[in-house]
Amino acid sequence: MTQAELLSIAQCFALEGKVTAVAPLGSGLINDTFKVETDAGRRYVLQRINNAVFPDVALLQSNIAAVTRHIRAKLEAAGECDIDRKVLRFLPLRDSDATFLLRDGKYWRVSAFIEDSFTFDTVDALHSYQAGDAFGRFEAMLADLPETLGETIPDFHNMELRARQLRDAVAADRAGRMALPEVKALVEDIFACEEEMCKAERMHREGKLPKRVCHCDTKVSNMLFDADGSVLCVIDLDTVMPSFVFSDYGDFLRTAANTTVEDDPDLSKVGFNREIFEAFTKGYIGATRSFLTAVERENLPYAVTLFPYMQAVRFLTDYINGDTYYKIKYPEHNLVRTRNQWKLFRCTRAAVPEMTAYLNSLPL
Ligand code: GN1
Ligand code: MG
Repeated sequence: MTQAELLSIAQCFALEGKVTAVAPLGSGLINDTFKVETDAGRRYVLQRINNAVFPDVALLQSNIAAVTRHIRAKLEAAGECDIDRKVLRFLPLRDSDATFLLRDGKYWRVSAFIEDSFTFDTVDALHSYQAGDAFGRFEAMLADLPETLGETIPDFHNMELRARQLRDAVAADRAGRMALPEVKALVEDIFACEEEMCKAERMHREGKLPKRVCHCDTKVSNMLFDADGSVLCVIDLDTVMPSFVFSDYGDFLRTAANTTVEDDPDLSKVGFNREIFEAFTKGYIGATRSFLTAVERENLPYAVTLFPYMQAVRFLTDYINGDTYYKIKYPEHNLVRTRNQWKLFRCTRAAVPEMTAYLNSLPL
């Protein structure tokens, strides 16, 4: 994609001024993201939506519109200041109300850039507490969303489906990678825990576990922080959909409580940080007390184990399929990510008794 093409795409949206520069931004594994500047001194985020991952872009954008409208109204009603930095704002096209552009088979959208915000790949205990509080409030704000959201990726966090996808990948062995003893061993280890890890789906079928509107991609790098360390907002709303609260709680701790990044090849650096867990949990429990059920609460330690497990399954599935889903930087990248998440899974599992004890020590 040339700079001129990117400029002309950005210029189709109702932004202020004339686009002067477009440069790559961020580290997402799915969409392509760029920062756009205009001669009116405004900055925007241009994204190419990965249409192979999100087949129904119109549904996706209408989910996001419903969610951002609802949050904006809640913030206004609460008398919040600086609202444009606390919720994303997507721009329509110059010549229509649509918030995405289809050009040459590719989908594009533009949102206002949130100035003076920071993203991190790791967090300290204070940030973690603030994130727990912010996610709890995010879920609470969306609890009375009038629209029913569609699933932008059907069964996105359904562990039974993810296990089935791994089973299919193993059977097809499209890239010949099942010949590697390490891959075979990982697959066996994963399936040995399958029943235990598919517990959420069973509880849901038994009517014990509700679905609520969740963000479903709460990794640390999808949050914007203000200069004082408080959380401004969550970004990357593509996967906001009905799910178990485990999604937001567990996926945040998957990245935040890992003592290193999700693709660190040095496994001695992978570990579970209890301090981060406790801080996040304290913030989250405080903000969700009004709606969290006893079953949801008592299964939060399970949620902490579920997300590294599910991510290991997803990375390994992609590796076995020949790297068709996640962006990779080198051929073994998905295998390295799998090893990392598998180690993290084992660390979280060992920490379940302590996590449970900590949760029980918090006021009901
Ligand atoms: C993807 O969009 P991005 O890069 O924030 C993925 C998440 C994974 C994450 C792993 C739509 O998130 O589910 O947890 O990578 N998003 C999708 O880093 O599959
Ligand atoms: Mg994402």
